[in-house]
Formats: sequence, C-alpha cells, structure tokens
Amino acid sequence: MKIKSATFELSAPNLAACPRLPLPEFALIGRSNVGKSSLINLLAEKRDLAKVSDLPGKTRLMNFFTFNASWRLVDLPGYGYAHVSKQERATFNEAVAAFLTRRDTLRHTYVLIDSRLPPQGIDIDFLGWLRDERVACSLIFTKADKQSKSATHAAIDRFRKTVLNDHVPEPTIFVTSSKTKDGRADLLAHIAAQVHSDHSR
Ligand SMILES: Nc1nc2c(ncn2[C@@H]2O[C@H](COP(=O)(O)OP(=O)(O)OP(=O)(O)O)[C@@H](O)[C@H]2O)c(=O)[nH]1
Ligand SMILES: [Mg+2]
Repeated sequence: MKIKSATFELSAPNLAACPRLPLPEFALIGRSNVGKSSLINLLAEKRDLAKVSDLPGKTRLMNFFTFNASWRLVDLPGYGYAHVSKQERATFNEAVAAFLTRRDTLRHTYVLIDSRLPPQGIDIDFLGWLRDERVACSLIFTKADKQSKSATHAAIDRFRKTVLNDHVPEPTIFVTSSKTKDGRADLLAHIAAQVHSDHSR
C-alpha cells in the first residue's frame, strides 16, 4: 500500500471523544518508550507526525492519525510508566480498555514489544488481558536495528515459547526498525488486507 497522505486528526481522553466518522482503525499499544510514535512516523514516512520522546510517558491521550483519508492508526497511551499518579493511570487505563473492547471501528490491535528485552511482566499481563477479552492482536518487535538478527530471533522464540503458548490462534509477529525501515512494507500489507476486508477484528 502506498501512503499518499498521513495527518493528525485529534486526541481523545475517552471513548466519547473519539472521531465520529467511521473509518477502519488499527491500535498501537505497548510499554512506554517501546517505539509507538516512531512506528507511526515510519509508516507515514514523516519525521514529526507523532511526537517521539526520550522522556517516557508523554503520550497520555489516544491520538488518531488518518492515512490516505481511508483508515486510522491510533497511538494509545504507553502502559507501565511508573511516574504517573495512580489516579491518572486508572483513568487512562479505563479509556484504553473501553477503546479496545468497545470501539466498533477497531479492526486490529498491534502490541509493540522491545525486541531487546526478555519477556516483561507487564507485557505478559497485558497480552493475557487481551486474550481474556478476546481482542485479536499481532505483535511488533521493535528496535531491531539495535541488535543482531539472530538475537532478535532468539528473543522472539523465547517470547513465543513462554508467553504465547496459550494464545490461540498464535498472534502474527512482525519485526520493525524505525531506523532501517525494516518491517514497514509487511506491516502496511497486513493493514491493507484488513482495510479492504469487512470482518476482521
Ligand atoms: N534505534 C532505534 N530507536 C528507536 C526505534 N523506535 C524508537 N526508538 C527510540 O526510542 C525512544 C522512544 O520512542 P517513541 O517512539 O517516542 O516511543 P513511544 O512508545 O511512543 O513512547 P511513549 O509515547 O512515551 O509511550 C526514542 O528515543 C526513539 O528514537 C527503533 O526502531 N530503533
Ligand atoms: Mg509516543
């Protein structure tokens, strides 16, 4: 799929504030600092469409980006950021949970995982929650440029054996790098297939 346009649409604190015009939507979620905003910029081939930051936890709203005027990426607040007050965390978790389970236009959820880390408790918990809520997801292993291909494959193997063994069907796995653009074409093809089908979720 060729990207002809990519624009920021709006930020929403809750389900009621999400865009009204129904377009197929694809959620990106993962630990703070995993590379969600960088991935949006990679797909859009724009430098500053989504704010990239070394300070984790900057994105606290659900951010909607419209591609080719026909589908959206939704940058969801990163989980696992310790310095957000409990009160604040509770509200954004609720909004994210509502979005993932009740947003009619949500076609698919991509969970980003840092390819350099061993399976993290918070990722395992979140994937378990998605499985229990029957939210279909794929995994995106990010920052692949930071280590060798064999190290990335070993990390994915370990993740599949220890975390994904009770996920049926097993989520599709992508590997990306916002530096080398690896994985961009595969991910766009996966999205395109769902934009053009009526019933994926
Ligand atoms: N080398 C490398 N660095 C990356 C990659 N993706 C993200 N980064 C870096 O990781 C840091 C965090 O990236 P962001 O895209 O802001 O991460 P995020 O998940 O949006 O973070 P929050 O919005 O805080 O939850 C930045 O310093 C990025 O430059 C990648 O593929 N390769
Ligand atoms: Mg971000």
